[in-house]
Amino acid sequence: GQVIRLSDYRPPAFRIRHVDMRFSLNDGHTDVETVMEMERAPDTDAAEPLVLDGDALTLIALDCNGVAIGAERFEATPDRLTIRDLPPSGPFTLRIATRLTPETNTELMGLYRSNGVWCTQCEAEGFRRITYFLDRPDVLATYRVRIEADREAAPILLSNGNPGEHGDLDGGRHYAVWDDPHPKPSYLFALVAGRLDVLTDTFETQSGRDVDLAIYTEPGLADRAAYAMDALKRSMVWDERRFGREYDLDVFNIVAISDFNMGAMENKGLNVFNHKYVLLAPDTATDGDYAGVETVIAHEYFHNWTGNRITCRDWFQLCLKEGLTVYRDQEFSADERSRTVKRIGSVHGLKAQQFPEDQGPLQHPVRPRQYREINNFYTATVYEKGSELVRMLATILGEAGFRAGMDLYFARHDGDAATIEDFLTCFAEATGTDLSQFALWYDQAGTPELYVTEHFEAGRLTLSLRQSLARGAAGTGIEPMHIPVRFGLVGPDGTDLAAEPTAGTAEVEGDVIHLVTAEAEVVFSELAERPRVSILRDFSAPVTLRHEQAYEDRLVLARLDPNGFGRWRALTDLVGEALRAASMAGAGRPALDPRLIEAVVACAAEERLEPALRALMIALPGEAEIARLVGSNVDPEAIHQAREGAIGAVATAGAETFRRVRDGLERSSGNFSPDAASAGRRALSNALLMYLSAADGTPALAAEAFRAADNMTDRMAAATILAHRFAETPEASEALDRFYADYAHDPLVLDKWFTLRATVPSDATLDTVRDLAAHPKFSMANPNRARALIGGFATGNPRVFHQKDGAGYRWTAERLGELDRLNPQTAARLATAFRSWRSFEPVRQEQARAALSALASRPELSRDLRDILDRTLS
Ligand code: DPP
Ligand code: ZN
Repeated sequence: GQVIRLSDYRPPAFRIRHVDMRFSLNDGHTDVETVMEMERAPDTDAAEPLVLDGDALTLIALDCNGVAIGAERFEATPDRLTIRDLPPSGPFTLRIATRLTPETNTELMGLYRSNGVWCTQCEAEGFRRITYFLDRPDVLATYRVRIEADREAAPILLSNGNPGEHGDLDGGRHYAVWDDPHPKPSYLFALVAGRLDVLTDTFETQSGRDVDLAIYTEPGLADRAAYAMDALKRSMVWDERRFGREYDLDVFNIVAISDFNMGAMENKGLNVFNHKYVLLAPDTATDGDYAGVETVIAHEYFHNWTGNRITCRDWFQLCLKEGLTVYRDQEFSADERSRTVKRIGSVHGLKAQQFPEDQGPLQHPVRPRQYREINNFYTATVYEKGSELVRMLATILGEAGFRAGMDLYFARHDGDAATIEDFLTCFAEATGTDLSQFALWYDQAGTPELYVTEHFEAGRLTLSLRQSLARGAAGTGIEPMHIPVRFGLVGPDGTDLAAEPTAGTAEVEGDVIHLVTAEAEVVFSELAERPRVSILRDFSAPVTLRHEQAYEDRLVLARLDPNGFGRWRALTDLVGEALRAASMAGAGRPALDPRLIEAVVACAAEERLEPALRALMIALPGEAEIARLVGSNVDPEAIHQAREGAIGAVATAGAETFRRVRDGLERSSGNFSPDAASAGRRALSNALLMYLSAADGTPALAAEAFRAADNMTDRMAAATILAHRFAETPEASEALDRFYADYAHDPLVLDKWFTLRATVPSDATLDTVRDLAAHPKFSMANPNRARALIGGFATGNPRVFHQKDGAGYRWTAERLGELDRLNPQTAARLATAFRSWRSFEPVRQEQARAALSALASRPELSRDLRDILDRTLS
């Protein structure tokens, strides 16, 4: 396929000022008429033809200024419309008619039908599947959209902007008009039509304007949108208070759709959501689901300013809106919930998703320089590492400086299609800071290593820091970057010493060391005694920390670092390293030493720690995380055994404590509340239940918890213990059958059941997933269901996916080949489960290579999947 390069960027030769669209929706086909008010861009060649993007389109009619364009003046293919001899200057009007069949659109890009509902997805390049257009984010137009449909089939007709006139038509049909006064790129276009229920509310903005809020769902489910509505209103308040950003239309509509490639989409005034991120009830959704809905609702709402009012010049700048908006949603969640717990969750996610990407064949910089398929760049690097870069900017500039830069960005670039350079320039100007070195973070791929050593002598502590970056698959630069290193010097009583540096080669500002060279030193003098160094607090930079620190010191920090994140990091790093060593040493070696076990057990009972944090501290790193720590020649079987051994050891040592703590936790009393504190208590209680079940060695406790559960969090936790730890016991089968019988009608809960069964770490699971792929409730066409089964297996079941005979790889690759024929975007996304294949031991590497090569040898693969496979195998 063709490579698109950032260096080839040219501004558009034509402008589209305004778009007037008419959609006539019918069963079996949709007619689209698009009228564009256009003109040539100044300084472009008057003879240059207009080249519009298309994708699988059929042209029905074409005219300019009301006159049909003769066949000799244009050329139409499914993916391009070229028109010659357009007016050399001045405005002109182009009218294009196309006919679509949304019913057969299984890619779920452009206009498609989901359970009978017409809906659209246009980011990144879906609008060109609706009409021929300059489908690029730097072409901004106002839109007026008229939708006609059968009143019975589609009583609800929605598009972007504010509602205009509506009324009845002949033959049982009706129409509605929508006006979007804010110029927007085509990727933010949306249309939804169908039979939908609605939950409504209102919001008064800080300047006193009333906004009508609505969340549309499939019939009978609107009451499940209540928490999403609450999260929306809290997001609107937060963006006003924190960033001074007010909403700008009369209405804000959200629609929950059951077939959706992404989590959600920030279309102007009409967000379209995967229903997974809208619909919640205590009986069907876990605490994790509640937190996910809050995050995604906030994320898409925040895009209204960071993404929509200020959009991206080109898709290479994707992190301009995504990294910044993830940062904003993380800050929102931190303010609404627990900052420490939120930060741990974000760092955990970064290490689990972004680090392997950054260290494997799919490596790319936060701002890529080239792509073959832009859909494959909605990645953890663009989103999560992109957010870390914004967070570092805030750390480097301080709260006031960061806010000043944001204010300037909003003031200067409102209405623009901007670049990373535009963004950074605002911060540089607002604070008088040179950010040219910081900008390297956007262009240099890879995870820098940060080496720290300490030397203490005669009251003098010297910290030596060194950074290094290895060149990886992306082949980008390896220059030293600006790494902000937050730190604390912890005294014997567990408080931070107020020590100022007295010498050194690195600048220190408050609790941040600015490492801007390859190596630097910081010296603290006249210390009464040797402090424990708590480094990289709050994960102040996305680096791999290599801190040469005494085991004793680390154990002490795990117990009394006053920084909650620092405690979590100290303890889980120790546990992770122990599990890494045990996995590499092979069977028979106990993974954790008694003091580490004691530290884990003690955390569970530490009353001054919030329960959610205790739950995180006592959780052992997952098998995929341990595999990442091992790094090469990975044996997933050895990892599984080592981790199981460690769970057994902690469970045995802690049983009494765990029982006492669990009994003492306030039990949910039938009055379910999804708030963070209640969720934290459930998280701790269920983490303890896992250990207690392991100590007991029977399914009895989990079976009892499953029966007693009055909410999905507790039910899911108990079912997971039964299915994963007591597979093939009658208790496990009974629970899985009960779960299915109770929820077979509820697609979102049924997804959990598919994943639960696909993730059982036992030899029988390969047969299970084969059966599940043929199950009447399985559908390859529904992305959530495909992800639940195939993704659940490939990313959530390391032991069986990486089975030594390669059967797990082959099964997955075959399913990806099937999925690719329906939905390339989802197939390509799931194929990234193979990205770390070269880190495994040779037999598995060979099996993975064979499975991937067999898939790659199919001639009919999509560009999406082909791109991922080529890069993964290269
Ligand atoms: N809908 C996706 C997101 O919000 C892509 N923009 O991140
Ligand atoms: Zn986004």
